[in-house]
Amino acid sequence: MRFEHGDSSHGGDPSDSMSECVVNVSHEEINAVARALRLVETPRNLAVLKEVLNTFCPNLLRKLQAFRDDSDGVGYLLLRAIPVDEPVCPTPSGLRTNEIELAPISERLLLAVASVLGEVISYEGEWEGALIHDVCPVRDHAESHSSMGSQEPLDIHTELVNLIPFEPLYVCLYCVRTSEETVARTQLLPLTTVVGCLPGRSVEALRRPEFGVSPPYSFTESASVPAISILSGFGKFERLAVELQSMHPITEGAARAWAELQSLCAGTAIINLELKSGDLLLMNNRRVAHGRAPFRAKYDGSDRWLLRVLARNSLWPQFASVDSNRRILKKDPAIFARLLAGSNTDS
Ligand SMILES: O=C(O)CCC(=O)C(=O)O
Ligand SMILES: [Fe+2]
Repeated sequence: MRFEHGDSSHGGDPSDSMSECVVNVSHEEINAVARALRLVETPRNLAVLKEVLNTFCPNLLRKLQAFRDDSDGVGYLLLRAIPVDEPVCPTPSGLRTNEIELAPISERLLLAVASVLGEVISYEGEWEGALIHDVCPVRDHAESHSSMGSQEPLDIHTELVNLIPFEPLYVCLYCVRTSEETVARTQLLPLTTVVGCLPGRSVEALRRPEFGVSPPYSFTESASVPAISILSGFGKFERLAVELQSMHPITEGAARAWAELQSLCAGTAIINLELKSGDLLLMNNRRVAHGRAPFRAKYDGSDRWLLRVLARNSLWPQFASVDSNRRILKKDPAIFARLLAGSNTDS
């Protein structure tokens, strides 16, 4: 992993707290966890995986709990030197079938870590409801601004911003493989940077619900989402909700603030992370937005490969659990509309 960042000198300069965001996990502890996880016979039983982590990795557990409880931090934590499967299979070329394990140790560790942060969840309209997502370049999507693309940037975004309040609270990215020839940078925009770098009048404009969001197409074409504010909440519980690719300002004041936010994202305030094999990046989806710079893909099994897992603070009341291990938000317009209507009850 390598960090690169700009020279911003505001109160929210990411470099101030960068060292606190990196954890070199103890080899002894994490290898003990990996050995125990290898023996688990029910690899999607999250309670069992979490228990293994609790038992063998108490120091890591404490750090994860501190990250989970730190609602006003920069919103990300990078764990380094997590064991990866050796040897590991080639980078997948598309969507995998849900139940298959491709990188057993990595996947079990990832699920265990994510389960300490919250409840692992999936969405029927995303990755066909799979709990584990392979973030790797897919030839047919090379030009898309998505996690399957490569030639175009994946613009800074809050994960599933158009599903708020049913969006994930944590996004966990575990790097299985980096391409030896090309660098793909994961980019981070902490809320502290937005509030610290933009003029007060723009920050105020971002707090007004004057930003249109695209309909949640992968869940329903029939629901439209009301305009939202990019910054909301107060103090410890302030949140950021942004998607550069698809949001649009709907007033003049919002347009000025939007232009400033766009230049912030194009400048040096953004944190660039070059994830390496064995790096696990944990993001609080309300405190930090993320994206990815373009890179060159080869589609020969050697491309960059991340595993992704999403988690929420609670499964209740929106998530329908179809069996003990799958926690899926159904792709159903009627359910979505009902949930949206009652969304003030959400946590
Ligand atoms: O490829 C990356 O570094 C980020 C991908 C991403 O935004 C995601 O999987 O949610
Ligand atoms: Fe993302």
